[in-house]
Amino acid sequence: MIGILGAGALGRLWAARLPAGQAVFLARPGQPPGADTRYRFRPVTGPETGIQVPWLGAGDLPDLVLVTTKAGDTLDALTCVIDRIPETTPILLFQNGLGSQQAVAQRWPERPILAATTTEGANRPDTDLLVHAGAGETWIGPMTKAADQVVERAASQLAESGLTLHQEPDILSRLWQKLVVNAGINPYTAILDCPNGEILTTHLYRETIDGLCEELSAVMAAAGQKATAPETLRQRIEDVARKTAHNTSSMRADVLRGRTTEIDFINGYLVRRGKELGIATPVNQMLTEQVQQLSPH
Ligand code: NAD
Ligand code: KPL
Repeated sequence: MIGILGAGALGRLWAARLPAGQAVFLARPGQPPGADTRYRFRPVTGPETGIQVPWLGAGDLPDLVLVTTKAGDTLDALTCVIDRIPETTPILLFQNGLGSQQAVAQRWPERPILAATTTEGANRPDTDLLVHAGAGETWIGPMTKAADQVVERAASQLAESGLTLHQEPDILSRLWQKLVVNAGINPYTAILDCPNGEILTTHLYRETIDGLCEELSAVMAAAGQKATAPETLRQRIEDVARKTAHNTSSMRADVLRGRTTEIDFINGYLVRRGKELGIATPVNQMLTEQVQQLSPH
């Protein structure tokens, strides 16, 4: 049985794709054990289907837990349900950005904590409709020593979904690569209220992107990541912005819906790491503050 904490877009995608009867949602504490969660699932291709997911029952013991809350909710959400998760059960974190994964690994260093990064795209245009907007790939790897032994098993359990899975021994490095792209696209799209591709021709982007990439390159190197030239980082950011030119980024979508964004775990994380490592990050600071003013905090 695979427990899913966070019955939002990504959690519902995994629940819909895992073999019927395997997924259960973990309720928030105090949430009365109500009826099963039902929704319509619109796959990338093929007809819509109806999905029904039960809640974890009293006495049920999940043998894998996927955490699909937003980064800012993750530590509190897990703290509330940790007593229901056996100590040997792998806990796989799906959050964007960095900081929340390390916080969980530091809180429970003896548990098998894993992290994932995924390019699957899922959204909920209506509360009872889950759209798998784009097929992608998912990489999973260990965040604690205890997770080294369980990555293979967790990957094969998830591969039963038919989604593309890879094991990644150095998951932190892959999370940094994703962070670079999110730090260079998401805040601009939120501040400028435009799709990803449009940022490239704006004054704000053109005036600040080189400074941002210098900060990214310096913080990454000081944090022990492979040294990468600022120009290379800029190319990576612009490649993704062009390939996803018409997309609304997750950060812009959060602002448009009046939700808290993940800025504190993207550019905000870079500001915090910069402070610890003695590296000035004025562009990340400016972008973080501007996005914080756009959404509830
Ligand atoms: P979402 O807001 O749709 O889902 C999060 C869910 O967590 C919500 O249903 C919310 O009610 C629930 N939640 C919040 N606090 C909780 C608590 N204490 N206990 C139980 N549930 C709680 O967000 P999402 O789009 O599914 O994204 C989840 C994470 O995955 C984010 O970090 C996001 O960046 C990342 N991600 C999402 C996608 C995607 O396509 N949606 C792709 C890649 C990465
Ligand atoms: O991951 C993304 C996001 O929106 O969070 C990008 C790569 C920017 C695609 O929209």
